[in-house]
Amino acid sequence: MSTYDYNAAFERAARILADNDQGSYTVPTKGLYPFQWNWDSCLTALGQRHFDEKRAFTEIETLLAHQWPDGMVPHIVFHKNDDGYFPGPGVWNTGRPTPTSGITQPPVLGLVLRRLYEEARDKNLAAERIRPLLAKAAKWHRWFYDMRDPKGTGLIAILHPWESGRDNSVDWDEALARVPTDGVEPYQRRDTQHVNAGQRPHKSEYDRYLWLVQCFRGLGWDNSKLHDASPFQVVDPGFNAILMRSDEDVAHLAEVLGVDGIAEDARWRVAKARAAFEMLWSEKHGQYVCFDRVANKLVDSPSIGGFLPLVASVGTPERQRQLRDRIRAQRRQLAYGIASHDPADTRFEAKRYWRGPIWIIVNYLIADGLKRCGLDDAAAEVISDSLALIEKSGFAEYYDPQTGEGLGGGSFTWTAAMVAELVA
Ligand code: 9WN
Repeated sequence: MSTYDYNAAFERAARILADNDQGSYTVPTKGLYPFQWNWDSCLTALGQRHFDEKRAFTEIETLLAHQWPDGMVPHIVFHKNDDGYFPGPGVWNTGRPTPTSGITQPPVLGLVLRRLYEEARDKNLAAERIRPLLAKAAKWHRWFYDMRDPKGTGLIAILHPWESGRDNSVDWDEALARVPTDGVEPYQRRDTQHVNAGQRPHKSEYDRYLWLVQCFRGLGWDNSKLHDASPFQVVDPGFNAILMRSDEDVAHLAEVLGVDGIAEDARWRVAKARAAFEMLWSEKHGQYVCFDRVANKLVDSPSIGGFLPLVASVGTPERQRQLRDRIRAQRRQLAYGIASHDPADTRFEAKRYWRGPIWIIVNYLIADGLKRCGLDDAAAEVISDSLALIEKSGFAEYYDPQTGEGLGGGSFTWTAAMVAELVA
């Protein structure tokens, strides 16, 4: 890595962010994803901050301008029409003034806001732009526990694989198999016109993604009804940990910036979530796994979702070291880490989207978590693998962990944003 050209990578990242910039929001990549995505935008702001701090705040303000009255921040905002993506606004039919999807995504917003504040070159600007966003972030966090944890367990469930951000992970296979397909309206996929079908989910998965959308749409997108009506209710350790970390970071910012009425509630939620979290530990796999709320059992699937809890430093130091060791064992087996699914599992697929490939945003979050847990050497290994992939294959959507080949969409915004963070 000593020959790595950091300046060239930084400049290339800047160009990708600028190319995908639509003025007040950024598309993940042209063609394949022509709208604003929730967690993409928040992570994109971390890249933008290196070039223009004001623009970074605008990215997030645009997303939050489309928060639903109940508190949910939708996973896609359809600012303008574009037939290049399916399902578009007509399929979701959420009735929002600017069309949005009707589900959400991992709430990285809070942890991003804290980083934007702590790293800000202009602290006054940051404080002024962040203060009004804290109540919105806190409302979204509260929404999760109200709507996605109706029994008050302390942990929230996702109701659609798209909410996880890890769409076709092995984690969802069993729960998704319960979702029927009858009555799914005829549709034409667009993703496989942009990307090799072997790197995308199967039709059998898309049918079920669509069935869930139609089911929720039939309930008028009333979040007080969706949880109990959904045959898919999965507690994802990665998602819950991101929520806990963001809740904590928003509480911290509220205290530092003197915004009342936020911190106490948030800290209470996090304490409750921490107490519940260890039920997701799998002795068999030596990592966290999902819990299927409908089947009432842990999911037998060792995926990257089980490493993400490092981001909220949950578990004992011993469990954190076990996660580190699992990550290192994978690196020994593959050319690069961290694979989105355990390569030792028969269901691992090196090129198929979230069933094996490496995602730089996940590496970034896990490296951050490793550092937070005091495991700096392992964090450095993950960062070095990430940069090696960029060097070899450019700014792809995801990468084959065995060969380092770039997969999915190209000139990818959040990959560029993470590189700006890693090499700055
Ligand atoms: C569905 C935009 C998004 C990411 C997700 C990733 C992929 C969409 C899709 O692209 O999902 O939301 O159609 O494949 O899985 O994490 O936010 O980059």
